[in-house]
Amino acid sequence: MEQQNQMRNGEAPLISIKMRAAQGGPHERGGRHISGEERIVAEDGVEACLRDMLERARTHQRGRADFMNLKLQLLYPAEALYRPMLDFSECEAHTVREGRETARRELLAAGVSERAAQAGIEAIAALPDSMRGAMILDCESGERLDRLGCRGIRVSNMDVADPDAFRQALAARHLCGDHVREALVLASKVAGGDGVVAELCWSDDPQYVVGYVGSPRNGYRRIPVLKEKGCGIGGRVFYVRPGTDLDALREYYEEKLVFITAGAEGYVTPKN
Ligand code: PML
Ligand code: MG
Repeated sequence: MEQQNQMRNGEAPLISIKMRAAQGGPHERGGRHISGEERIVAEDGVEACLRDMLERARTHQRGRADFMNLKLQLLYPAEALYRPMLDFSECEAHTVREGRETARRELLAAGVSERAAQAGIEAIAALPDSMRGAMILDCESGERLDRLGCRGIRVSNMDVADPDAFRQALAARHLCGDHVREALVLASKVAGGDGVVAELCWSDDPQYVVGYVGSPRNGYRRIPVLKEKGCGIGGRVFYVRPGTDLDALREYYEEKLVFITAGAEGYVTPKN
């Protein structure tokens, strides 16, 4: 790629790299989802990023991928929105039962009804296998609003604004690792969506039992255990207010380029 030729208004492009890996063929032909990852890097970071992604898909806890799709695309930072990283705090839970009860309480505190909180927990627990995207639920009735079946709504085109500042912000909270970094970036973009009240997530990686409730009101509330070890099923539910424009929300989640800031600069408070 000739960067000189790609400059726009004196601005060098960044490269978005998206990877999705499956077992038994491509996702769209019934392959089982193994892992997905996304980074936005400067041009000189592409090779290192690709190496990391290949390694991750080859050694994933969900199994060895036999299909991988890689997509590289130029992006211009001037087109991006900046959103702050959600405030991070940890809840206490020692068993799955305690974890799910905590999730229910956190959802209520975030503005979700009792009925909808229960419906979201049950919806993830009842999945036959992990979805690549999220289910959208009405925060009052608990009814599923998207018609995207096991595809769900995806959240894409996002990364940290400044990797070093983000790493330091995590280290200051004694956090490290890909799971929490990626989840915080995603949850911060999700909470900035118009009409969004809360998100519930737990991991689909068999050895990783952690999850969280994210919300504009209370930030990222990490819950140490939400499923049994060895279980490879997890997922995400996004709760929205009745009347939310789902097409606009989907466009923001899937298309809009968003950088998450962990330092003091570039902060834009989520609108909710
Ligand atoms: C996932 O990576 O599958 C979701 C991880 C959610 C919890 C991340 C954390 O706070 O450690
Ligand atoms: Mg996973």
